[in-house]
Amino acid sequence: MIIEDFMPEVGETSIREKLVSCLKSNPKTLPSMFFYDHKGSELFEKITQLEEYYPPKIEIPLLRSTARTLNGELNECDIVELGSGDCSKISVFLDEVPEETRRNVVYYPVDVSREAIEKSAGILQKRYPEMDVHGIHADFLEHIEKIPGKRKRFFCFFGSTIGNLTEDKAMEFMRNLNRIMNKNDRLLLGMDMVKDVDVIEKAYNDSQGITAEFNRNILRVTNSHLGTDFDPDDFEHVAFFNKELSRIEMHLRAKRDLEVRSPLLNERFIFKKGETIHTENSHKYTVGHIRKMANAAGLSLENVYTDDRKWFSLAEMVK
Ligand code: AVJ
Repeated sequence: MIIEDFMPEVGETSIREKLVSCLKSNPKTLPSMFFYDHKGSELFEKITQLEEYYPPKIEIPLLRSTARTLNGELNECDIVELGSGDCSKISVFLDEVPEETRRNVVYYPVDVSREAIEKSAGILQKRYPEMDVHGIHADFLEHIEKIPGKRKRFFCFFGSTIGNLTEDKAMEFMRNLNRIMNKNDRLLLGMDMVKDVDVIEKAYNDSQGITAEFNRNILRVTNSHLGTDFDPDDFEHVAFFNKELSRIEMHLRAKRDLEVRSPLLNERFIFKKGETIHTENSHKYTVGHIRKMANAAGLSLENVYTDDRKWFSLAEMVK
């Protein structure tokens, strides 16, 4: 097992600048990547186990069936997983791949969290001792060219994480990926699909309030970076489906007029009662969207694997 590090140390100063400028923009925003401190990751883990939060419940069996279909493509290839996280999704996939095939596969998990890479690469190497594991600590949105590649590659990007990107950013990512892909390289892209609005909205407004807690936790993360005195209880969780942009939007809405202060930075942020901070987008796709994205990126859409209700898809694209 090898771990390679391409991640420049992100300084606290640049994190602060980013957060302050987001809180000074109009409307106010906070970048969704700041959800995931230790507590936020635990809350997200809880979300994935909620009855109402359907995406993993559909994606996981879909990964199993799709792996069986795609077995033949995996001989002598490098599997590159973007945003590998805890590697639980690729394990579901790899369990369906014959051991003889895994023997000549190299698995490259790519993630921005060094901790996640170290931990999950270790677990995976134990689970599949016959397979080479080569971890890459990098931000593939910034440094996609760092991804190694000599042989045929099979790119995986699961969990509908692409849905967090705005349409422009998602397209930029796809075009960059196309640029580094060689002929015959493949991409398997997990995407949450447009469905009954009620079902989608319930998934982001669960009855136990875990998603609300997850959303408000971004204020604690912000406090830890900026020394601000946000009280999460001053904000309510808002999540709704924006039909025009085909996405769930999450916001935090001030329950009263507020002045949030940072003595550390000598900054203050004023909120009117009802004012919101936009914290996340989660896009939902149709096969039409998927085809358009593939075309615009210069990739050809080979297959769309989906469940009976067409709630989640794995789109297979080739260069
Ligand atoms: C991890 C980005 C796929 O958008 O559904 C879950 C994050 N936010 N509940 C999603 C999330 C609120 C999730 N992704």
